Amino acid sequence: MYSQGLRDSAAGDEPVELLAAFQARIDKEEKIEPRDWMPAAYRKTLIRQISQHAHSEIVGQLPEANWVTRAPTLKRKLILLAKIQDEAGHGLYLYSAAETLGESRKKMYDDLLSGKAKYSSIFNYPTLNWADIGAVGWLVDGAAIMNQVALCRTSYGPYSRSMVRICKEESFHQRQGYEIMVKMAHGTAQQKAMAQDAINRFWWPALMMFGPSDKDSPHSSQSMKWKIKRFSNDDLRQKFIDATVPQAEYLGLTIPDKHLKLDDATGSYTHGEIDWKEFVNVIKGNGPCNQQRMAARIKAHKDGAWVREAAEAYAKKLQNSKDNKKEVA
Ligand code: BYC
Repeated sequence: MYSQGLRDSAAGDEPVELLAAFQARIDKEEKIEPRDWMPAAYRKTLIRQISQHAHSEIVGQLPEANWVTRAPTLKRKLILLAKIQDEAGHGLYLYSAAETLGESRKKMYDDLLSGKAKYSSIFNYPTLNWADIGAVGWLVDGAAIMNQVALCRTSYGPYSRSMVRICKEESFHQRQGYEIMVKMAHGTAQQKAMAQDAINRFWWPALMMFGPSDKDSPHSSQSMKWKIKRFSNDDLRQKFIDATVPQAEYLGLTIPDKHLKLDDATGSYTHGEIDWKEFVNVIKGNGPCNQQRMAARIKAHKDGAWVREAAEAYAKKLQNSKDNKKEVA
């Protein structure tokens, strides 16, 4: 735990002057740092969002890991391994950022493993073939970057700083995914059909990553006021669509939305209705892979128990030897 002496009052019991001064700092684009006073609800929102984000990075390794042993070449395997390793690193930066708010890592893991905490809906879809690894990089990491570049300017210092590094790595991830899609879409007819099948399955779930539409997003308005979120869910989704459609055109692939249409007046694409019933169903735990993902995380946590015990024993040993040295001195 990095944070000591956390400075906030109980929710609802917060002096109006402190609340006003806090909002004034946000409005001036000052970063809020761990030891600064903050409203309890600001802290709670950040812990929720950052820990869910961390869980998404960790669970997000699973659909990719499915293809490590079957990557088509050694080079592809090395690239995929490096990407999966990056996701683990992102999870660690984010858990550390959430710890600065006073949440313990154990509590965050427990909430994930008990099913209390959410992780991104997208990771409950399967990666059925190699083209899916391309689609995940291109669409899933592409959607992630669109959301995360905005988070580099989020108001909480440790979160915004972790996002800067994460975005650099995500940009490599997106490009490696697109490069796989270019190879496949411009390859044999069978490869092109696989690439089209992957975009057919990943397009709509990628749009759902941005969260419910603004009118159904309970947290957005307060999070925007606190500049935790810099753009609304719908605005980011629209930016993603506008950036991605021309990329699909270059690939010669079709976006599976018959209502997609360029509006010449705005330069933006209008699109069909998202199936929000599917989204709600997936975040409730009933997506195609929810059970499999949770089972994998629970097993990994159990299998890793000896590593945590060994690390704790080693830390204790180091502390004892430091204490002994102090006594001798
Ligand atoms: N999936 O009021 P809203 C990655 C939940 S990692 C599941 O709009 P908010 C990658 C939301 O949590 C990608 N749940 O909420 C990793 C809330 O539930 P609770 C992850 C979702 O927080 C490895 C409820 O719906 N990125 O890209 O204002 C390999 C109402 O929503 C989803 C982040 O986490 C969803 N898609 O806005 C490859 C970015 N959407 O908590 C790639 C950081 C919404 O009330 N997070 N919910 O129970 C954010 O920017 C925001 O939290 C969100 C949601 C835009 C996601």
